[in-house]
Amino acid sequence: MNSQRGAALILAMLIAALAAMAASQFLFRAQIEWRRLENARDLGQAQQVLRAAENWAAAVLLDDASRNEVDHPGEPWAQKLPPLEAEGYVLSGRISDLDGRFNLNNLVRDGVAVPAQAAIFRRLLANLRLPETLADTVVDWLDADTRIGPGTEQEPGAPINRPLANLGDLRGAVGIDPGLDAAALAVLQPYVAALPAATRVNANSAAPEVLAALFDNLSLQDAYALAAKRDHAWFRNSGDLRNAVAEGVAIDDARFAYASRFFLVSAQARHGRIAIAEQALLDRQGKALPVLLWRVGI
Ligand SMILES: [Ca+2]
Ligand SMILES: [Ca+2]
Repeated sequence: MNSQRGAALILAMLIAALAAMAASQFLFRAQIEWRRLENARDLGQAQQVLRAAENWAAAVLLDDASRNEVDHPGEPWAQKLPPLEAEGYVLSGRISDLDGRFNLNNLVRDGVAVPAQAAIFRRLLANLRLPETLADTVVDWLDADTRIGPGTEQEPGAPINRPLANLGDLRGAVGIDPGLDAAALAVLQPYVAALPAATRVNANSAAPEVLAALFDNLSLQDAYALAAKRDHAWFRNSGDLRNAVAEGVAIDDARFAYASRFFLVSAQARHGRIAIAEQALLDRQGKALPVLLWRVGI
């Protein structure tokens, strides 16, 4: 009898233990589910915060357009937004002037390579200590045919043979040229852009490596000196640029601008366990509110 009672007791304890285990598993699942819901809510809100950052950027750029017709990194829009904290969110971001970079889509017009732009790109590659032969590879990545340089046929199907939608389009080209690896792309990235229209480079926001490439006969050292001078007195027009370079330095005015149209908004939002970041391309034309062309999560 005692042993039966003992067995019943053990059974009861076992059932209780199993029930407790099931309950704790249930609780555990409920907790995961709750966290998932919470994360989704936080994510949705964080995305709203990033949208707010885009709208802020558009408003700042619109305000700038109403004030002047020159753009340079000393203007308020170009200053990094200090991290803002509101209702548990931390938002940070900045606006970058993409017209200050070499636009890779300038390399090709209507499917045909533009040799003068390839020459600029070759100089930029040299200034960045990257192989100049990358220029031919990138041109073939974009132009309509499948030829690298005169006469060399490429493996069919590899290049995209159209303009780049964004720099991500260039990642597919990694490996088709031994010099074009992820490290080379990382070096190139801050100096180039993939814009949906042909652009001139804004002489005010171009890095010295890009500036030097835009002249046929300006050394990188002289471009650094020019940039240092510029950062104290921004160029309002081609006359200002001409005055800032030494005599005998040829300037092709068709390569330079002093205002910008395309801007990259980079924003990060954090809330609780959620941290998301994105980039958005804004197109500002004249004094109109900038238009969003694309956004990508990063
Ligand atoms: Ca401006
Ligand atoms: Ca091609």
